[in-house]
Amino acid sequence: MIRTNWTREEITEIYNTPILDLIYKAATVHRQHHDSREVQVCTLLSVKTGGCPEDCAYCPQAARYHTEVKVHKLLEVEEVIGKAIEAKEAGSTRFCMGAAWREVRDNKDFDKVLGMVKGVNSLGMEVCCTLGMLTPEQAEKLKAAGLYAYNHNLDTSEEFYGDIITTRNYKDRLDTLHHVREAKISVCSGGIIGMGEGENDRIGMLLTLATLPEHPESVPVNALVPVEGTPLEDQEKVSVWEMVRMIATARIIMPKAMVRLSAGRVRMTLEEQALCFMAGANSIFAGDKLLTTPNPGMVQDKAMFQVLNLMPRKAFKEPLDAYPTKVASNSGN
Ligand code: SAM
Ligand code: DTB
Ligand code: SF4
Repeated sequence: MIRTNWTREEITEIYNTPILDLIYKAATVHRQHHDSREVQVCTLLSVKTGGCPEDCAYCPQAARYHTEVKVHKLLEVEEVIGKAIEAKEAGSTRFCMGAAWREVRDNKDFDKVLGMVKGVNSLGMEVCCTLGMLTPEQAEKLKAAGLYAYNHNLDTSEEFYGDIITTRNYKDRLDTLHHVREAKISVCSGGIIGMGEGENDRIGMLLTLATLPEHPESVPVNALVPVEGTPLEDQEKVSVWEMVRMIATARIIMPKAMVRLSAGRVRMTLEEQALCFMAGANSIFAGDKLLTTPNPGMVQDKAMFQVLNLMPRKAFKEPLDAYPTKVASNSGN
């Protein structure tokens, strides 16, 4: 049963279940709603890097912190399509384009992003964007261009939000999620653990997500990647058990969602990642880079899939043939 009326007490109880029972429960729920052998492989591309006006304490792309990230203006459409083709050929079914923007502006850059969305959509991949805040009109335009999903993370609880970000508030985030939902774009929203938040904050974020009018179809769980120059550079690594608790709880309370084992895999062993899959994670980002930080490479992940007998999952969206906008061919038909 899908519930959107979870209480904090219920989620707290699930989150604090003895770990092996929690994994067992989550694995059971996972098997009721998903094929446990399938893991979706997604690819990220930073289409506009660095120079962001926001002050997100975890983020190497915030202009105000001195990190090694080099600012790069918006990429050209052709370059992005080229990367999407490479990703598709490597087995990826979802392509997510990220921009270091506070919000989308109605300008030439947005038109270019719409072109990217059209192009990637025409490849038959699930196309996702994460561009910061959106107005309802911008969400409509993205939808019309063929956007499949929009990523907009709550990151943490409402209570802890101000400790991490001061340049926008929780309501701004929820408003954008609402606009995305209204435009009938699939919602991707999750958060980060390891930023100094308490268990109550992790539970609070899950409570907010699981009590939205509809659950997000996709919930990324990131472990902080501490980057030199950001305020969170010295944060200690979270234990795998915390990652497992987060994933398992998300799986139990939002059974149909794709729960994505996102940032932080470079510091996890194969066995630790296996526990996350056991706890209900069913997606990873592949390729040796996330947006700006390292990620295990394709070769390593292929080997992991083999050892764990996992299969890359097909895209959810209809196959290419269902779309009129096929990739331009030279044959003229
Ligand atoms: N600027 C847009 C925004 O903030 O919505 C989109 C890009 S932003 C980089 C996308 C997400 O990446 C953030 O919401 C955050 O959850 C995640 N992220 C950024 N830096 C991270 C880090 N160092 N470790 C883990 N996750 C991170
Ligand atoms: C998400 O939750 N994690 C991805 C994706 N959504 C956009 C981004 C992780 C970024 C990690 C830091 C970096 O590489 O810059
Ligand atoms: Fe900018 Fe997004 Fe990074 Fe925040 S997380 S600084 S909004 S790019």
